[in-house]
Amino acid sequence: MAATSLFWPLLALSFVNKALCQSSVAQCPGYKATNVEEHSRGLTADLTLAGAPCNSYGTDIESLRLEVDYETDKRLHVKIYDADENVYQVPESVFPQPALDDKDGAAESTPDLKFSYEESPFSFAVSRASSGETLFNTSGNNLIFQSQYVNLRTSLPQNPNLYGLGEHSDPLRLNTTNYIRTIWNRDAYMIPAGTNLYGAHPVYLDHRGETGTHGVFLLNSNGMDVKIDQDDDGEQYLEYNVIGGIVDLYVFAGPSPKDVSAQYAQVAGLPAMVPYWGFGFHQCRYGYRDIYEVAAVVYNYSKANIPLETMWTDIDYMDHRKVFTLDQERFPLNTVRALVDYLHQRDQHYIVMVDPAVASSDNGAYNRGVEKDVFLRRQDGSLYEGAVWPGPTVFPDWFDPNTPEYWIDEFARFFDPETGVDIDALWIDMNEAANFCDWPCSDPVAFAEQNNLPPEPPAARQNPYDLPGFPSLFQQGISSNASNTGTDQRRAVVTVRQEAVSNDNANGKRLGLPGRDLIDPPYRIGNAAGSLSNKTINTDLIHANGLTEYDTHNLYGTMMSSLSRDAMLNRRPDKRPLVITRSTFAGAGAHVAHWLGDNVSTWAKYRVSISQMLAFASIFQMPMVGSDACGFTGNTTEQLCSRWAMLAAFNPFYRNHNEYGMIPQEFYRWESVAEAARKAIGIRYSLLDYLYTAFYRQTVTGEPFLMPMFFVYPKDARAASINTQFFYGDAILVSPVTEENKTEVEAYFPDDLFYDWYTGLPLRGKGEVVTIKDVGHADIPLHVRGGSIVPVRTGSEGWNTTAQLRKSGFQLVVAPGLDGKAEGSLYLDDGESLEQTATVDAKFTYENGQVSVGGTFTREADVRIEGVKVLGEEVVEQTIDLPLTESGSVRLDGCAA
Ligand code: MIG
Repeated sequence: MAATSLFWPLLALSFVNKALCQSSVAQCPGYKATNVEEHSRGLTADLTLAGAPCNSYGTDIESLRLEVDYETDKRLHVKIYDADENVYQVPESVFPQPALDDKDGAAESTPDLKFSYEESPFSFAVSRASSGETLFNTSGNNLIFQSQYVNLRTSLPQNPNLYGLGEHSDPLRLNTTNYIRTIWNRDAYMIPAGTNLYGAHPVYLDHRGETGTHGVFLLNSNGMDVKIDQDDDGEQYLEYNVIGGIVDLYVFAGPSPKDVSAQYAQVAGLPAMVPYWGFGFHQCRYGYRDIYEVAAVVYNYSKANIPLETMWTDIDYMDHRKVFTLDQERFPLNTVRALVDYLHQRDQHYIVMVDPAVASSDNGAYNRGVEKDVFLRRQDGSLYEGAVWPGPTVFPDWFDPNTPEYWIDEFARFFDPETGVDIDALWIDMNEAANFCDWPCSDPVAFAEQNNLPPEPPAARQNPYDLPGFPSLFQQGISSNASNTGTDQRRAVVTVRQEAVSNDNANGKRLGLPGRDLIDPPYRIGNAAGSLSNKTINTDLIHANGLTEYDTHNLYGTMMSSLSRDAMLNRRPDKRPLVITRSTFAGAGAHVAHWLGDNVSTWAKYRVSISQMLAFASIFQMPMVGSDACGFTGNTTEQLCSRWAMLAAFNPFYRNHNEYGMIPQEFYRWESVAEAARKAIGIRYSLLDYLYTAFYRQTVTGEPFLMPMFFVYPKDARAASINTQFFYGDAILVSPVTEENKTEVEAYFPDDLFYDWYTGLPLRGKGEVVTIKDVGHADIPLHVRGGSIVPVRTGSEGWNTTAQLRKSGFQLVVAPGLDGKAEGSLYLDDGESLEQTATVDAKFTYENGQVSVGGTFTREADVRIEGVKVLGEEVVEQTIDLPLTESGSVRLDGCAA
């Protein structure tokens, strides 16, 4: 059995939500606003404690500053911080806030949001300028701003539609009664509902249907409980209970859900574009015994005729699970290189995992890190040690100015294309950071011994497989035991993020107040791991730049993955990196992508994978996201795996991943699953350029493409709570089967025209649930929304890889809307370069039997539009020939002028 299982069940049981047991905060004196100064785009004021301090969770801070800025017509920024600026603020090096060229300028514009305030006790409200509707209102509850606690409460309408506040595995539409969303990054094995998971995204959408949707983002990296409930008078509220930092609040006016999302992207950053091949199908598992088993999986996929784009390897490749090493017996360098070459020759790709913790034993990465002094230290100056997979470990300090050079150099060495493991993308785990050893972890060596860390690897084997077509190494056994990489051939050339570190505190110290209890703060958030420092790095560590781990814990994973992106860029400076990380903070999508961690092979987790994906893609601006298909831990079943093979084909990131010790679940293991996978991958690939186009669009405008139904039908009240159907781009509605032994789906169709993807037949949605019947185990209901044109790659012959896929031409699938018209678009580029010089950005329209193409064409498209298919009672297919190099139009046969 995996060593994992030793730790986790205990953890789940020990979860006691301490915050729930605490009595509600006594009325504190609040603040009085003075020296209010209005300027053309906002105001500033002093806030002074309005009475005797109540010191409920730390000490009340006497003097605060208020800054309100109408940053754009759609965005209001409210910042409340200590006048001395000693309280920690999220550093700009990690989360750059939008620069405002001229805060006093732009006086002519008319903001959609209105800020108002009461002087004493101080409270504020935000309303819609056009209608006067109140969106956020803190009156009736005094602001509490203490050394280890900030409390800010807004009243809300009854039964509000709230979404976001991740990462969690609760329903997409959040519970509104007696509900606490704790945000504190955590290694959340089995992603239990109602607990804090791997990432911190303190942003929510408040969707009010007819009157519009707005968003609220609290830029704060401290641990927090967001409570959503009704008070004793039945008034609905949302309340932030944060154990540090400041109130740095952004309100986004919308008014549509898509608008809110795009407005949030202007603050959090537009998502990073990913390589085209990244949308191919990925196979992974924890527990592949050796390189032969990995190779056999590649071979078996091709034998089963299931397109495999990318093969992955988990920590199994490492020498006793030490990062930047290879297991000499099970993953010898020459065989790993042979497999990578083999994959590359076939336009396939290879990805491995990297963890942040570095084994504190005599090994290259450790010794070089010690030499550069980049590992976190305890306050007494000794190296801080935890215990993770390799046993006792140290942890890089991402705030140390030497760390970028160190980390980039480790990548350059180990992943050297000439002498090392030439990976194409990166998988990052355990960066919450995870630590198996509970606080205070005073004896990591003993802990590791007691818990069998690192576990003994399986017995080594020599060439156990006969794999036709594989490199000779695999046919003849390992001839030489090539030495590990780790010589000095390559030096890092870029250190991208380094410069910002020293500027973090240029305008004030903002290092965090001294004298706080950094281990056991007076307000205890509902961390499912118990104390703040449990199962992670001690929160009383001080980083090289003076910041505490207490304040910056939630940034650790994002800092590691952003720097790893830089390290990947250093290896391949012109290529878009693909970095899949477990832990994230708001804004991480601008650099990296996310998989949803250790789910379980159950129908419940299959269902919630939809909500999780939607939250990341449509709210948190991390659209490259997906769950482990067929489920990670626990044994999957044939039926669940075939359903999940299909559902996950509509996750932007599509990967089958499985835990050590569980039954194998590669798609070829069952004929029915293989059939489902072939079909799902076929549909996915035919739609890959549609996905790519929509994804690209989001990286430019922030407009999300993978959406809950209410994003597309914001005025439809019933759409607000649909969370198992979703839009895959705004043209395709996915309605998967969600229960075991069911071949039916109760699918909701808003008042609009839809067409069955498979038959092309129309379905007139009436704002009602429709039962879709006879959904076989290899089927997933898909409908095209009327009004759309979807470019579809034609023919599926030879689509073993996305490189082959890109040689196919297109058919335009036209789904006329209720007005008889339709439109769509297609974006093409070279699929991998960071900077694109030549692209196709085509727009399609359909009206009165005529299909037209317009747009900009700076790239010589090597394929053409070869056909058109108009959906309806009678589906009309016709061959046409439109090059993608210029505008043009075609009148379809049999259509009246
Ligand atoms: O303690 O690397 O979420 O995907 O297979 C578990 C082994 C460590 C957790 C990851 C999972 C991965 C596993 N890792």
